[in-house]
Amino acid sequence: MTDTICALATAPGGALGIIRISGPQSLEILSRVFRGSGDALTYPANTIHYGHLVPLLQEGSGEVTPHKVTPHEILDEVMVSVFRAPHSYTGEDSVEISCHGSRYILNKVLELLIACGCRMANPGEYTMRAYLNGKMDLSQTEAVADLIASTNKATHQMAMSQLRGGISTELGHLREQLLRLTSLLELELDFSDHEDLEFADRSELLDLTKKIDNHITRLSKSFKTGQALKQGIPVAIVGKTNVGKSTLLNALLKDDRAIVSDVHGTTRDTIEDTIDINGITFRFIDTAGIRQTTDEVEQIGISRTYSAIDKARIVLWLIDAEPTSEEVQEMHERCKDKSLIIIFNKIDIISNRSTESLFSHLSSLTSHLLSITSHLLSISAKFGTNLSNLESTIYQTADIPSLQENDIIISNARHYDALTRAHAHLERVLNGLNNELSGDLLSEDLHLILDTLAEITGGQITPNEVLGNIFKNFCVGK
Ligand SMILES: Nc1nc2c(ncn2[C@@H]2O[C@H](COP(=O)(O)OP(=O)(O)OP(=O)(O)O)[C@@H](O)[C@H]2O)c(=O)[nH]1
Ligand SMILES: [Mg+2]
Repeated sequence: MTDTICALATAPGGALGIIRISGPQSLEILSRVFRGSGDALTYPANTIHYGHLVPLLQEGSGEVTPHKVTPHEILDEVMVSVFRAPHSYTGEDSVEISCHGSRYILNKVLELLIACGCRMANPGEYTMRAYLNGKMDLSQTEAVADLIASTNKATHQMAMSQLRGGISTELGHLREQLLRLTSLLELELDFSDHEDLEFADRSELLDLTKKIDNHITRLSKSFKTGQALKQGIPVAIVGKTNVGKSTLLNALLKDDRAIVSDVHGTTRDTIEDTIDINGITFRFIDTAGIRQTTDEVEQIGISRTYSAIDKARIVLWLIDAEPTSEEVQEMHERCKDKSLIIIFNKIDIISNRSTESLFSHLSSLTSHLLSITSHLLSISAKFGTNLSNLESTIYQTADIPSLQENDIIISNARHYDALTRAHAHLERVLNGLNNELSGDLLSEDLHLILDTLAEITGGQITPNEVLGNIFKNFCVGK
């Protein structure tokens, strides 16, 4: 990490563009291209300075040096923020130059910095340096990416909690418990020939293991919610042709996204877009209407409808007439592990009395066949009738636990993978304890769990840590 790196930190096209420099030569490089009050080399930490960026003069020897500039040579009028190691994002000397957002200026500044010895940063290199310099652990670096990608309250809250070290703290508690268990077992091994010493009995070890098991299971289970919040909950809109699926998609999006027409089979391919309901992202997928057809392209479209159902967590089954019991049966089969919401559309052209009789018929049909059906409602997609009711039904159906500020939700597949592996090892420990397996075999698995969990934060478990814990937390014998 002796290189000094530079990169544009902001998206192109804004009024301002921020160029970040980080590394041991940051201040030296700044002093060669920046003219402000005093020498930039001596600027104290955490200060901000007004000045001008100026080009370099190539001398005969090829040496690049600053020179006196005339006003027309000034590249840009800028503000420069100075950070000094270790009190910066990366933990190194760093500089942020706020320029005007012109692509020309920003490219020229980067060229200038590279001519002075900077190297273009690799993706994520600032954050990687922050990790390598101990400014944050691995799970926090991942939270930085999540925070930047967050699009709603829920994803923002998850990323912020992870960035504040929520996962690290949670894993810290788990590690304490695991170390205690390891210590108890190793104590038993180390002093097994001392008959006068008394050790924790196996039931105590079993209780502690079960406690850890619950803890890991709780974290692993939160992954489903974490994924749903991060990627958006998939909701498929399905039904026969012409029932108003595309009209409903457009109404929910408040946008003319899909083609609507009274021609049967208008939608051929799936059309997807997202909306936020109460801070949670839902991914709505409009699909080709289901019907018997000889049209090859339409058949492909319908097979995509079925795969959209497979991938969905919630299925909106739109109808505009009484479905046959075969149709009900088919939906039942396809939506066994989903939440199904049956929506009767076009109530604007149906009399109240027919709606009532249809509903009572549907209720009897569905209560008989669809044990999974949780909701049945009527709307007019065309006129927006009852849509807010539909939205709240969708929200309730998603069954997202309301997040408290300090809730730890696992949303990262790498973390989930490590937790799953750790859990498998723990199951072996549990079995081992139940089957009176010897302590050294159990402790091997416990060390694997510690290592696996340490992967999440990138920490290291040293044997000294285990040893230190033995004598810190336990007295030998009574
Ligand atoms: N009166 C009334 N007409 C509606 C309503 N919703 C949709 N329609 C009409 O029904 C026709 C079909 O609507 P679409 O949204 O294209 O239906 P679809 O289910 O997407 O049809 P396909 O793509 O062919 O499967 C259009 O003429 C819509 O204007 C509604 O709530 N009330
Ligand atoms: Mg359509």
